[in-house]
Amino acid sequence: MLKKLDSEAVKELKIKSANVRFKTVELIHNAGAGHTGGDMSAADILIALYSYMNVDPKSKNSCDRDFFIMSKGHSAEIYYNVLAEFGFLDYESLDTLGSFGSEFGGHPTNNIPGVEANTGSLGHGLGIGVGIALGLKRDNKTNQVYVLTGDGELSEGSNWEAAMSAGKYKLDNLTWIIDRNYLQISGKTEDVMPLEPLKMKINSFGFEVYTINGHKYEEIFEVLNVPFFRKPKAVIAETIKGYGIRDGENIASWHHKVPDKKQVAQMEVDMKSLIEEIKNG
Ligand SMILES: Cc1ncc(C[n+]2csc(CCOP(=O)(O)OP(=O)(O)O)c2C)c(N)n1
Ligand SMILES: [Mg+2]
Repeated sequence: MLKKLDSEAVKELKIKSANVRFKTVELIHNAGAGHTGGDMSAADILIALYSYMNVDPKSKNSCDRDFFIMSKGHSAEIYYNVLAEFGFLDYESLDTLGSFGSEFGGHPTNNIPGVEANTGSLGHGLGIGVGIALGLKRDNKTNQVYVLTGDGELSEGSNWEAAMSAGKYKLDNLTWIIDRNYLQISGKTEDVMPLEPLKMKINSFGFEVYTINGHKYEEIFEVLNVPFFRKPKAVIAETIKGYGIRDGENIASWHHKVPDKKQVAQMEVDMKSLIEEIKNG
């Protein structure tokens, strides 16, 4: 449970991110399938959350744990890698991803240690989070609930029903983070189904809304530490789809593109030089 960051902690998190993102690209290459673009955009948000939340692989079912719902379940590969990085899974077990009989499917299921809900059919995670948060409040519990959705995912009307309920019940134990990479499966969110003015929309549903850079650990921690104002919190985390992949940033076709051998090798070189840069920076 890391709550405050100094410059050394930021460096450590950035190095973790570079390693986890590379492992994820390698995993997708070996499995022959995956959602590379949205994996990369969510990496820093997930690493920040797992550093911050009250979750522990040794007591993963503790009644006092915080709850995290990975609503954008197609980004399973980064989620699995983050769970491995934080001790919920063995890295080696992920090698079965994509093979017949593997417990690691293309979307996460709650038989996997640390996974709270089955997701991947978009638009359900926020409703699940609202239900958990409401139950916790009714039991006078102080656990926190965090939900990560995509931005294209917000085309699903069920998100807005969940948001209405969160506002109605003033769920000041619920933090909804939106991976705002401005792309969905087939193109720009603003072309497929416009979301703007997103902040105003979510605010009108009864949330306190913040916009941050979803790749800056200082900003993610700062917003997580902001107290609730007797209402739920929403965080529009602006990110880059395909973050860190040379020629793969902000390109819709990288949504589920499988990197080839050359691209994986290039990412390894880039990741190593990035880590050197962070260490010397
Ligand atoms: C209900 C439902 N409809 C369609 C899909 C197919 N699908 C998978 S990912 C995706 C786009 C999601 O875009 P976004 O939420 O922006 O994800 P990200 O950019 O973070 O990858 C779609 C339409 C799905 N998984 N579930
Ligand atoms: Mg998106």
